[in-house]
Amino acid sequence: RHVLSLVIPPELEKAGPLNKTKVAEGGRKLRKNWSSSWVVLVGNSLMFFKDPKAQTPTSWKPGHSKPESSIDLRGAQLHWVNDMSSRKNVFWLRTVTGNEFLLQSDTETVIREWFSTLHGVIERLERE
Ligand code: I3P
Repeated sequence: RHVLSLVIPPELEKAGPLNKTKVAEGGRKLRKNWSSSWVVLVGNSLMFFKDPKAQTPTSWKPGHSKPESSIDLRGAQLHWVNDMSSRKNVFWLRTVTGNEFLLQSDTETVIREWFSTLHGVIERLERE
């Protein structure tokens, strides 16, 4: 995390580990495949990196690594869900392009902070 703060410009809003699965692409339902991800929120973009815990020390170079995927939060929708997973602490996120994700943490405070931060960003983008 301290390394990220050196290489990501000041508009970094939040970064940390979350569990993630994509559940639809372009509106078409996908089979779930949960994985741990290092999630970085900068400006309008939510970026997913390979979880640094799953990396060897030398393979994790945030300054050089590209996100595995990145989503534009403009026009995105966000909801808490209880019926889309057997996991607890899950929210659903859909982009304007119809890509849908579930994000989850075993730690309730962690997932609540992410929900609140993303909700704030999405609302701010609606007002722009
Ligand atoms: C899925 C896998 C997922 C599970 C999903 C299963 O099976 O166990 O972890 O989602 O449940 O279908 P498979 O590995 O065979 O694809 P959760 O962990 O979020 O419950 P679902 O079908 O109820 O979505």
